[in-house]
Amino acid sequence: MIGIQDRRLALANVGVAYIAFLIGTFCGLLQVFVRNDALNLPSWLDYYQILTAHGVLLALIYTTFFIFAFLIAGMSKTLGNFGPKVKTSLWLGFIVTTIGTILATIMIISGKASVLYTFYAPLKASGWFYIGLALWVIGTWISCFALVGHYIVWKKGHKGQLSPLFAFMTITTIILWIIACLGVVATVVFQYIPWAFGWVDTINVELSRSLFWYFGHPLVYFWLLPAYIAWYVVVPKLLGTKVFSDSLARFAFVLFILFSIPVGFHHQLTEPGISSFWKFLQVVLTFMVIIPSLMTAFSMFATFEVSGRNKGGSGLFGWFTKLPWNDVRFTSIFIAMLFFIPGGAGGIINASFQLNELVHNTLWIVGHFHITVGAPVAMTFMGITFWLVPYLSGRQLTKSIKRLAFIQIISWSIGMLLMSTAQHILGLFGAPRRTAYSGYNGNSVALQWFDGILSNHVTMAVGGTILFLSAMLLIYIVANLWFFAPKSGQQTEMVEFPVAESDATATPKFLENWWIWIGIAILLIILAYAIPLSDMIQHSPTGSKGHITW
Ligand code: HAS
Repeated sequence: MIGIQDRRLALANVGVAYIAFLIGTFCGLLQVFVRNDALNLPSWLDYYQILTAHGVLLALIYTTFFIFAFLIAGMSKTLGNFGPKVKTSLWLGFIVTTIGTILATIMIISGKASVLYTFYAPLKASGWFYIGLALWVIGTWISCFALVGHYIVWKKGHKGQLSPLFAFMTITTIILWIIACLGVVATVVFQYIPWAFGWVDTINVELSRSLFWYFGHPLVYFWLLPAYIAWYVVVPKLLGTKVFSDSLARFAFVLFILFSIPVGFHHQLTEPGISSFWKFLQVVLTFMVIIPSLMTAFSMFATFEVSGRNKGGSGLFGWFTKLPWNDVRFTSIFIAMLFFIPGGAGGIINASFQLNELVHNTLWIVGHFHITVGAPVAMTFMGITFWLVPYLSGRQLTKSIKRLAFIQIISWSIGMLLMSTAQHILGLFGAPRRTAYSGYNGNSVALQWFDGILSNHVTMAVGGTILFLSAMLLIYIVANLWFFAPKSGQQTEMVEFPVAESDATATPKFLENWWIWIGIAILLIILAYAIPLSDMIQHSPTGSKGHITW
């Protein structure tokens, strides 16, 4: 069991995560009704304001705080309790990240930052919104360095040993995050803040977007990797087996450091100002970053089969029936994995140059990110929540809460399936993303977006409503497991933090030589970005004044 103070730290992060989740999902509910023309917002509330709140609070805030809760608890569990310096730094990181979050949220709520979570220039928010974002990043960095400090102390005490798999994967995630954030820090500090406060008149739009996507794509792996940590480390324990291959797991994570950053142009394939050669190069690298996910899929299938066969499953698929289907901690993560099969395939479609022409800026992309971050990542976080919160609060995961948890994940899956399928099909029919309701003057193409069963804004709204109800159930479960469920006492077993055994005897030591991977990552980044970014700076157009369109 980890120390009480470490548990408090992790719980504080869980708390902010679920407050953001509560507000963010409510904004999502409003959105699906506005898009369907079933709701008119009051004059003081704007569609783009709730869309920004939805994206920022769910994609940036819920994920980040939950990730830190999980990583903090896992690092304390696998490397031992934090020393005083690490603890103080983690609290400082938490406080700075929270202040940044509150500042950015206030700006959104007061209608001064309806710029969506991608905050594309020349849309211009209040300068305080960007200060909030900068503080948010700085706060996460403080927490990252604190966790790295904890890891270094452990390494010094265990010379020549590979770190436990959980810690290795945490450090990989942190390295990826720190390198990725350099892009957003550069654009926010040197471009957005001076421009938003009026110290300069114009902004180089293409440069700001490119620096954003330098950060924006690895951001999605910052969400995904903690989910993968649970897949590799937690799932085998729930199945009563060990990690399938320690070296495969570590190598897959290392590949994310190499290939997740120099690929941001695949979000900008339709944009002028970047020559097709650089787009092509980054598309090739995008196809490289698919490999560690395919390795993960292979590893998961192998884990399932090994565990099922150990339990007596025979024949080609007999092992499948032996999986612990009545354990909600497993079932939620299994469904998460299922969602990632079409989610990942959609990603491959998006990255394919010509197909991107068809789907870019349509609801297809919205469908894509709901079945990547909204299901595989979010449902893995839900699966973690069911044991992490009672583990931290010292309470029990009672039978009645387990039943509610099943209802919650099943309803989330149904809502997500309806909403994202409708979004994918609507996108193929050309329905745009980032727009409120519009009848498009009764244009016949637009009219079909409100017709038919699956290709329908009504289906989207029904899915969205089910998701909202499911989200409220989750909030109830979190509150119960934190404050109201019976305490684990002497008679009742403590809820466990499941960490599977991982046999590292055959794992090559160089996998933990971080400088090799950081070095190669930097080389790839220079290869993919140095010339196009310097082109954007040298041949900078006159730049754009800010626009406030809301
Ligand atoms: Fe993406 C846009 C390409 C993965 C999130 N993506 C987005 C946006 C978001 C997002 C938020 O190339 C919108 C950004 C915006 O606002 O504009 N994406 C990819 C590719 C991958 C990918 C190639 N995306 C993700 C993940 C995300 C995420 C992960 C969040 C967590 N994405 C794109 C592109 C765009 C894009 C373009 C820009 C589009 C545009 O034009 O705007 C790959 O990483 C995917 C690889 C994954 C796989 C799947 C492996 C499957 C596994 C599950 C195995 C299942 C098991 C269970 C074991 C190949 C690991 C099965 C058991 C049984 C028994 C059946």
